[in-house]
Amino acid sequence: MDTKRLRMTTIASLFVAAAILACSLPSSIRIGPPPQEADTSQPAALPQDASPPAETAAIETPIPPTETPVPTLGVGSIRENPLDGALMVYVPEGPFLMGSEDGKPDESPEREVFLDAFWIYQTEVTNAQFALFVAATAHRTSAEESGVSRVFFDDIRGAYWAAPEGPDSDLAGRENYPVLHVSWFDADTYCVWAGGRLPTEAEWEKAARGTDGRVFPWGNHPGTAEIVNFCDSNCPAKWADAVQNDGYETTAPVGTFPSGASPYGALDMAGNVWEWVADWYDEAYYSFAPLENPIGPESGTFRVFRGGSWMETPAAMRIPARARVLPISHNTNMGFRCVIATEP
Ligand SMILES: [Ca+2]
Ligand SMILES: [Ca+2]
Repeated sequence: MDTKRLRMTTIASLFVAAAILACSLPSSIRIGPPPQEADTSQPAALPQDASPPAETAAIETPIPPTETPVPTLGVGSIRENPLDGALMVYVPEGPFLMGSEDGKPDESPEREVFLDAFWIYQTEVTNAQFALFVAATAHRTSAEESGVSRVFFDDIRGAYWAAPEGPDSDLAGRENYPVLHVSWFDADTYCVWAGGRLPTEAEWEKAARGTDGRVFPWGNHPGTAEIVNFCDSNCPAKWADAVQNDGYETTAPVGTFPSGASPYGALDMAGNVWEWVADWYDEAYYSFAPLENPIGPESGTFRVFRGGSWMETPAAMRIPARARVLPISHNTNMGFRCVIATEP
């Protein structure tokens, strides 16, 4: 046996001996807080066995420390919300260009806005996820309370999230489609249940367009049938595009168009369904809003919703565009997604 091997064998023996010794030690000298420490009414003097004898410290030395790797968060990081199974994409802290000088007056002025990091749902909230929420909370939606909801262009009695076209309809085969007939109040309540909140208008816009001021999630050209669900040749509206076919008359399953992803990997930020955001609407808000983590006006009449739906033309899905409606509104072209803030 050469010297090196002999040394290795000796060290291995020491480990075994140390392990045996550790197991045979009385519990009073095991490492860990003594039970008295939990009682703050005890005098400050340490109990006798709080200081481990030198022998114990020597036994501890050869044990290599086990380090828990800390994942680095950045663009492309993704995790699941255990409460509803939703996947969330990470939007790192930092500035982005918000607003536009090329749209309606309420998008101006374009400003550099700084946001803290956050997680945003990769897709719109689905029927399956909303069903979990209702099962857990017995939440009754605004549409159920009012007994009527807008289906395409008509108000239909008995239409609500689980019967999207009225009493004779159901969700069979549409579990992974965006939930419909949800008011701002329904959306807000859901996101709080899911451990988060609705995105602010600023968070939604950054998640959709990144930092460089692009007009659509994928760049500066309006979408095509390969990357977005819009009012294509299948669409029942009179402004439907007669040429392009995206495959969907109304909504599509969430995440159907991965090549239309935003710079952070968020899907369907343009198209499929409009999305509620947290903010009240104020046409002049950008002229006085804070440049760090703006949360919208303190009060208002309308809430903002964003991104266009299966009922809009691709050009109408400009990400800086701000739409507004009464928060009690619900219909077949509006949904939402949630944000989970990172630790404070
Ligand atoms: Ca379509
Ligand atoms: Ca959308």
